[in-house]
Amino acid sequence: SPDSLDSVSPELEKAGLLNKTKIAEGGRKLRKNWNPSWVVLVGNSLVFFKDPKTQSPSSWRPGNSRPESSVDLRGAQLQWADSLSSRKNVFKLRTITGNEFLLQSDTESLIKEWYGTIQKVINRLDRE
Ligand code: I3P
Repeated sequence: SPDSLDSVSPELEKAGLLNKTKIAEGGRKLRKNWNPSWVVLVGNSLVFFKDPKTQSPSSWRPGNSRPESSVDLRGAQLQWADSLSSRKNVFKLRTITGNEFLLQSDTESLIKEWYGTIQKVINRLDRE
């Protein structure tokens, strides 16, 4: 069935809890508002789920999803951004439309994994 996790899981690259804040919308600077967010990397998109208490990594699938927002990774840029926050282990994701997010984890290995996995997707899309 289209709702089954099996039918879409091959595209699911990574899912987990990160701290997130949006810092720009269409190039316009926003006030920071850090919140924990379920982040799901699926296909060409990074999908954010608002409530980590009621959402789980499997909740993004069709028919059972309530994403807060989603980001198209085509043409996006990643950079380490510890200078943009008092927090450690922070990177910035900038979309082609000029939306900017900071993503952060207290666990260095975890944020490095996310950085590497997202960068791989961006590189793959750049080659297409
Ligand atoms: C911001 C808040 C953020 C902080 C930001 C502050 O204050 O403390 O957590 O970012 O620092 O301006 P407010 O709640 O009054 O908006 P970090 O946690 O990432 O340091 P910034 O202005 O230096 O970005």
